[in-house]
Amino acid sequence: MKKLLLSTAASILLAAPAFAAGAHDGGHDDSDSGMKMDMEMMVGMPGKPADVDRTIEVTMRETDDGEMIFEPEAFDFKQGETIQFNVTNAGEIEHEFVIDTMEGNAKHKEAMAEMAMRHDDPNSVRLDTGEKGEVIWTFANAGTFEFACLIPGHYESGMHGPITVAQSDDAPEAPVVYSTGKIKKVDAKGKKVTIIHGPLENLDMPSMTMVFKADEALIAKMKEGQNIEFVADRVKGKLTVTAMK
Ligand SMILES: [Cu+2]
Repeated sequence: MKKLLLSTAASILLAAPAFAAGAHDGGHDDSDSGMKMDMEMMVGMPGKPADVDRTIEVTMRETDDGEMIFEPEAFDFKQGETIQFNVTNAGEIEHEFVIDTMEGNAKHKEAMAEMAMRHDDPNSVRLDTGEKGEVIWTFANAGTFEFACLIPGHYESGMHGPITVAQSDDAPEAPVVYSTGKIKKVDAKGKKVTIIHGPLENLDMPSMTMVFKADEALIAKMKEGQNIEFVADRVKGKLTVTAMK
């Protein structure tokens, strides 16, 4: 049985028996969770201990100025990585560590506020003060996800952070397409370069003269009047020279 926890309120209701059944203390136990191990979510799926690529220590606590925090405050993974999160509650009150999409966390947060629901899914661990637990998770999909504590009020007090999963190196990448051009003007301060260029096939643009962004290292290599082969791409919506030879 597959369930996408993030999709609808109905799926949250369907999942409720799993939460109830999983209400044992600290950490999760896979022995009774044949169904849970099949769980596939946008953020990935439960990982197997034998597949762990990296172990990361995570601390949850309150601060002196009234915030509630996770340390570290962000994660960067690669698609396909299996991470073991060793989670410690170093705070004075109960906290949890949940990984999901932002949408999924928002829906769970609502549900928890309404039903005082207890989390104990493979993608989460709820810990009393001083307790330790773990979550082993395979980040099967690239994208931006979120870890959070969904106990009412805690998210708003700071207990959330981004999980960025980069596309795997194994995934086929578009071949790099070089275009030809002649540098007309270099604006080192503005990190911009004007290029009289041939067709930009990868961007589906014809020959013309255009201004591109470029980083300092590339700008340093550019001279006005120079004939170049270069790669042009959109970076954060701006045409940018990403490589040159
Ligand atoms: Cu919390």
